[in-house]
Amino acid sequence: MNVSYPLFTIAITGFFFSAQAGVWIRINQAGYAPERNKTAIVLSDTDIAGQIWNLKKNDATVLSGKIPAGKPGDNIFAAQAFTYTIDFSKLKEKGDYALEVPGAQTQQVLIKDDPYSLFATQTLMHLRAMRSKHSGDSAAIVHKVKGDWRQGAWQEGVPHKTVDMQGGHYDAGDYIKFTLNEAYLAWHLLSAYVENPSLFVKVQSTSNLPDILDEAKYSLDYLLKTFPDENTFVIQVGDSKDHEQGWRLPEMDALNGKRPALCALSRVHMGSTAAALALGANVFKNLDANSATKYREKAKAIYARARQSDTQTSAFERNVINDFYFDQTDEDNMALAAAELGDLKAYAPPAASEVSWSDWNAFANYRLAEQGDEAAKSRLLLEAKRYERENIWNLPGDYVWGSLHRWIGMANVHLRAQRLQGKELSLPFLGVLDYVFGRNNWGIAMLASANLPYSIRNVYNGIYRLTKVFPTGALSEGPGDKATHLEMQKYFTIPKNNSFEKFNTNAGVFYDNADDFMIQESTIGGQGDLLLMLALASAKNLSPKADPGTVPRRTQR
Ligand SMILES: [Ca+2]
Repeated sequence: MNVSYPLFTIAITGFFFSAQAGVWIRINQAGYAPERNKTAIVLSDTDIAGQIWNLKKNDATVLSGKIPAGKPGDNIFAAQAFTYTIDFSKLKEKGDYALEVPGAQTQQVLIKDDPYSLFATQTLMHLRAMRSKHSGDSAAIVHKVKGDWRQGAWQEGVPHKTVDMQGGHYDAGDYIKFTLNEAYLAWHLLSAYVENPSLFVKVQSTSNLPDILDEAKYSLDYLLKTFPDENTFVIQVGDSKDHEQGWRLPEMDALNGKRPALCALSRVHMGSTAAALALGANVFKNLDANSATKYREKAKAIYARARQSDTQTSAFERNVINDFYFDQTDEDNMALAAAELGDLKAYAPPAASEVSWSDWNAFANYRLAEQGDEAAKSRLLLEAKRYERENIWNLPGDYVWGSLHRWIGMANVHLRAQRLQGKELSLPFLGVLDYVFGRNNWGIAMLASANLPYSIRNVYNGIYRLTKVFPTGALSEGPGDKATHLEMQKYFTIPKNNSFEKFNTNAGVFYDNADDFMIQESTIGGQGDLLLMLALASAKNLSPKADPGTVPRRTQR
């Protein structure tokens, strides 16, 4: 008995281990353009170095190799004990392939000229679904700062006054409209179009414009309303009361007609809005001269007003959720406005180490660098360098709340910085691009699409929840940092025996859960980031067909 007991234990442990041990292939499900660097990541519980991988077409091997020496998992970027990179860049022939690795489920690998136009269309479909349906915003009630603006308190203006703020997009899973985020979206839509007009088709647009410009125009026409007179600038429509309501469709919202317009002469918001409108004027110059003139005049007026001494750095609503969107720095936002309006020497934003709704430094430095400002170029290159990190996915930053949106922003900055130096390849860019489409710990594409073999199905959003429509084109926030996610866990339930759990690390966690607003709440800023990424990632001579892809009704949640 004394002898057999430990043996029995070892036998059981061994059995348990082999039953649990696994090998998983992680690839970009949307596909790879022929000339780019192409890799898959393999995660494994046991050491499989030296085993043979095969890339097959119609059951015939076209490329094979040995699994190279791996890197030990660090439980930060990978939960499994062993990680490997399979490089099949050599294969440039277009086609539909199968990647086989012993012990792993075989994965389809697509090599094609245009992997992304369909997903750009779908990303825009989600934005269209986020267009505001609050008719009562045509008379939003003017609210002014109460006391010191740094306290974030507001009160109704005296005398009672309303402004027409109909239009715009809901920021995320709630129905608040943030001017900063709307400007971020508009600037990204316009930048994506300028980078690569050939990527974008007309599927949902009811105007003559392709979907992306139809959406940009809708956004710009809202931004035109933010500055109705010399002393009024609207930074937000709707407030924290929005979060006190239960799930409801916008059309059924008890707050419709009662929503406030928070007004302040905030340089953060005025700079951002002027930047978006000024870029809009340039893009629409030859498409819609009347609108272009309006955008330019309004951009100039907002910028000039923002530079007067009675304005304030920023403005925000103090609230457990809404002050998440407090941008404390105005120089980056004002610099981008200056760059878009050609006032080149007005501002010099420092290099940052973050790209987000509040960190526009890289956008401004890039636009200044494009116009010959060498100092701005140096600052941009310094920032881009910070996004070169050592990890298996080439991720440029840490896990935070909204990781994926930040990473896409950083990746875009890195690629644009590379291009200013005449270089194309950017590992942080390709790493994040592939991560979006499933080359990540969980092997799941972070964009909801029935045209990807395995994508997210759930987002935190009342409209999809109540209409039971599949959230086509909505982008996940990506994995959250584990510590914050644990703090937030009181607000939602994680399904038991979750298949994602074994891929979660000590630092980052992911769940495809419609109640999880830390991971699955799409934002308009994130949609904008992704559209710019897809434009940067794609060939410039495409002619995609007008295709919405597969848009299923939801069968389960
Ligand atoms: Ca800022």
